[in-house]
Amino acid sequence: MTQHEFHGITVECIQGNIADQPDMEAIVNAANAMLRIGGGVAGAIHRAAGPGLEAECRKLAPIQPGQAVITSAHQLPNRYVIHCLGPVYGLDMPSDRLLAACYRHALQLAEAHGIKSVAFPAISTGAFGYPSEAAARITLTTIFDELPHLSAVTHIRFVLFTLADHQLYERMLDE
Ligand code: AR6
Repeated sequence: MTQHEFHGITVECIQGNIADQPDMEAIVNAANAMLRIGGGVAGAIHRAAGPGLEAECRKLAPIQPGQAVITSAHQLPNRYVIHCLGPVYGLDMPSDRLLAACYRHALQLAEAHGIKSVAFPAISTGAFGYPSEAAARITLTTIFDELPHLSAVTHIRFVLFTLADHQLYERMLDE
């Protein structure tokens, strides 16, 4: 685990499963537009949360690329799930701005709900095809731009599935 403190906020990255972060108040879902189960992050979150999550999500769908919505976490050990629709790389344009909007909107929702800790996956870098390094750069730039504006959120964790992505985030956080 790599951990840093900026503006009194802990920013860290770990290798792991986003659906297994019991110490975080909110986890972020790399959702599909219809907020259905799907694969990857969304599959892991919905499987762990149980059918109540999909039922709650049905009322909020569809969402647009860059948008974020919040639900309760049902059978997950967290309090909330923040669902973000990332851009499909090369299709939803401008992809960089839409990806940044996901992280910004997720943090705004967290602030609005007084959430202290949020765990993020690497949105759009799986099925949606966003190259990992470009996505990581946008993600970290966006998060760091937001840090001075945060008051509720004091702990941000990036949960990377692969060793390569974890090493990428470690390197970028050290920079
Ligand atoms: N925990 C953390 N990271 C994960 C996990 C996990 N359990 N599983 C995969 N990753 P993706 P997207 C990583 O495809 O690109 C879904 O089917 C993965 O290695 O989950 O935004 C939805 O239904 C990758 O780096 O999200 C949508 O249709 C990153 O998480 C679509 O895929 C994102 O991969 C969304 O695509």
